[in-house]
Amino acid sequence: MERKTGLILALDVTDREEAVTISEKVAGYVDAIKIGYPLVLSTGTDIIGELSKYAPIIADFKVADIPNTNRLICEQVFKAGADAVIVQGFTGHDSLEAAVKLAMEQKKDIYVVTEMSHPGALDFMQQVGEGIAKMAADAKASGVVAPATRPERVTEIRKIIGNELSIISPGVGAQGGTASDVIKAGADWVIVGRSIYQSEEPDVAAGKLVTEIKKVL
Ligand code: NUP
Repeated sequence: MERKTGLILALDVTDREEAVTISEKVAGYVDAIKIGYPLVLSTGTDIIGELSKYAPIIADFKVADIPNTNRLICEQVFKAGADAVIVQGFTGHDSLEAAVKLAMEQKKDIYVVTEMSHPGALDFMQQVGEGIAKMAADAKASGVVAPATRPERVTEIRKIIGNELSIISPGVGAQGGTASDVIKAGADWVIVGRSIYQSEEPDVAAGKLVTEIKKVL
């Protein structure tokens, strides 16, 4: 993914028309649109191809299965027109490697969740986040997903993965994180959902975030 704005839209709306309208409006401000279960389950997988007219699509399916099933899932998602898939890391190296191998063959990207951005991630995930980051680097994934709600953890994860992998970071706005803080901490992109798509003017909200990000890039 090429960084032009440093912003990724998380499009968790469930109405097809709304998804298309918002994508049209913010296309000039985002480097990718991240979609997930809410939108795909309500509209169908062909929404992936439809929205890829506006920006590269990151499919946030947090794939977490055995290697063969991970491969089968990613195959279908890439076939539907996605450029990248988000997978969980806690399933271990072989599951991740199966997804990365397929992505490499198809010149696509895999992003691995290290530790999630919500408070409950402290119950279990944070304890394994650094190990997952190391595994993602060893497996040559394209990048990791790390929490904007905890910029100090993003800095830790950056130390582990080095500069070969990207960090895409959700948790800005509605979850309390700040775009400039997490970019300064080492993230390459921020992922923002509700603060953009629930705004009266999603393009204005996206534009403001891009200005904030560019000041610290
Ligand atoms: O750790 C994560 N936190 C997180 O919020 C990993 C994610 N993939 N996400 C996703 O990012 C979440 O599912 C949602 O699509 C988006 C954040 O949206 P918002 O809080 O900006 O509305």
